[in-house]
Amino acid sequence: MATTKPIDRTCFGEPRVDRTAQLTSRADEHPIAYDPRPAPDSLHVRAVRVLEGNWTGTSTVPSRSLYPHQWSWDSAFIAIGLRHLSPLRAQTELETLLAAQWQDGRIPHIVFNPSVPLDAYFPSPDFWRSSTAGRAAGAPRTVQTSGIVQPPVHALAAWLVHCADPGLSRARGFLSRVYPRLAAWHRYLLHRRDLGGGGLASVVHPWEQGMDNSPCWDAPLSRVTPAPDRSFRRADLDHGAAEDRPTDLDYGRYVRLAADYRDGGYEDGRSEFAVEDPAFNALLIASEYALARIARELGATGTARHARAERLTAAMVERLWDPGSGLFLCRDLRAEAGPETGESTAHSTEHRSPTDAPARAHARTYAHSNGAAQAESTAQAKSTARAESTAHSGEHRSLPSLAGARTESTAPPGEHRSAAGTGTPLHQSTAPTGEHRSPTGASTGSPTDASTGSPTGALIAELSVSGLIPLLLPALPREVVSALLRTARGPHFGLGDTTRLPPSYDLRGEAFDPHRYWRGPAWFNTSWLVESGLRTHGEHQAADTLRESILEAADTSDFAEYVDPYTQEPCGALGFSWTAALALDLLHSRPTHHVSCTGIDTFDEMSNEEFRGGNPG
Ligand code: 9WN
Repeated sequence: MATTKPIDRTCFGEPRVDRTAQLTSRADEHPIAYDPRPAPDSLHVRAVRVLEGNWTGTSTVPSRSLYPHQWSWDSAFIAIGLRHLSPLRAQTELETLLAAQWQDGRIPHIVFNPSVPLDAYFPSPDFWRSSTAGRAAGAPRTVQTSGIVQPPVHALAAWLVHCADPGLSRARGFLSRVYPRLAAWHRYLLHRRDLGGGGLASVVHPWEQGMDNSPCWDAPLSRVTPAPDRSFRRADLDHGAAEDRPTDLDYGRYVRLAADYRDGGYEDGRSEFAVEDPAFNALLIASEYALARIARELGATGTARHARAERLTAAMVERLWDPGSGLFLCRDLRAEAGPETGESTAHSTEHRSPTDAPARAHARTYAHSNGAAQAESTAQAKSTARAESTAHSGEHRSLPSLAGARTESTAPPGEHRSAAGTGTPLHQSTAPTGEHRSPTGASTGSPTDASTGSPTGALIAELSVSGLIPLLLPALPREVVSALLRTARGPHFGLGDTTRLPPSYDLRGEAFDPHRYWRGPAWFNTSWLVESGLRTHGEHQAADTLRESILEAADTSDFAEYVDPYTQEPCGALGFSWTAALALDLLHSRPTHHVSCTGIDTFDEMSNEEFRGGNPG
């Protein structure tokens, strides 16, 4: 069983670090100082060893074997854990990543270490060719990077790192150095990546969302012609079991999408793959709250950012919430509009099994689940009857799993109904009639399909842990929170019942596989985010239980990359950095303190009044 002794906290609600010990210890003797000093074989010490072993001098690799460079969202999670050991090292982790930012604001998903052989990881720097192919987008000249991005956890991490040692942070000017870069990063996502026109950011590659091989991508990926097998060599199979990793067909499609993006100079807006994802956008919103706090620490008010975070939350509910399944779903922006109602439809008939078997199911794109809620919240609302109309093509799905979600719900009748069913939109649109205002505040022109008033594209009918991660957000409508909690505990995720950590994908989904990458196993970062989300909404007992389960799984799996959701058998790489870092973060959190790891809830409670109606920050 994991040791979970809590550590004292600062007035920020962040763990207190022994600065004197840190400043006086000699780097070579005591690279890391903490208080109190734990037992030599404790979970704490072993987690520290993992982070020490994966530290390169300026950043931390996710895994020495499988991922020998710096990854973007990994570094953010790693910094959140490192801050408890060495706030300076945590700052360095983030600043190394930010130094590779492109001039258009994007933070690349990989920063390559030039001393690592080219064949150690694929796609390598000679595939991405950032300094040449990325020149127009402002890729840095001195460091090689990939050209795609990963979820924006960085501002949240920067704020938490600052809170670990505000004195050191202020003395080093940490926040004033990172703030403009983080602001540019959010600008890039909110403007260049608002491909659906409704204010949310889109991902243009499955690797951008971070859950690479999720069944959510099966339908949109099926439209992509794979790169020929012989045109690339996978390095991941040198380290991981083929049956746990994505298939060759998936890889062919990943390579094709990345190569096309590169060959188009990394210009946004043309990708064959464009998806609005709930976790990606929830993390963007959580980070926008964090940027508001950073702005405030730097002397501005932060009100504009705080208000934007709330507008983005409303946009996410409008575009991605599916009352029928009680979960946020992904929106496939490239799904075609149907001929009869003008509603969006999927246009692929291929669905791949994890073994690349030929098509065996209809494409899983789900156009109508929350059509009514959307229609009612747009200026050109159609009648409820029409919005509720059923799919008009055999490609649509009212999948058994989704239907099951309805009948298996323990919700009181009516509570589980869509906004259309109750006649009340979950979020009243604040846009003046006839004009859709983007949650970023900008008028977006054409956020919806002009002929129907519905958001472009179609929801993807796959239940992923991504859809639970918006629990992080304090401004969610209460009925959405209740439904999310029921879904987490229900048969599709089984949290606290058949599973102890939330599985990455629907336990009842056709594509479920307890070991294959992002198609069922439980990951530690998503579990940490759900834990924080539970605390945000006052579910402290459930959060405490999940916290214990995360710590125990980290302990018994030797800090595995991910685990079987039923047995907790370790899978993927061992000694994985974010597993160690987030375990450390939970070790340092005091369960009874009722503060989420992200602190967003306390932020909101403390500052709601101040943030309303002030000047833009
Ligand atoms: C591609 C590094 C990364 C994580 C991702 C995870 C995996 C890479 C891969 O490893 O992705 O970026 O080669 O599969 O899916 O979330 O950031 O740990």
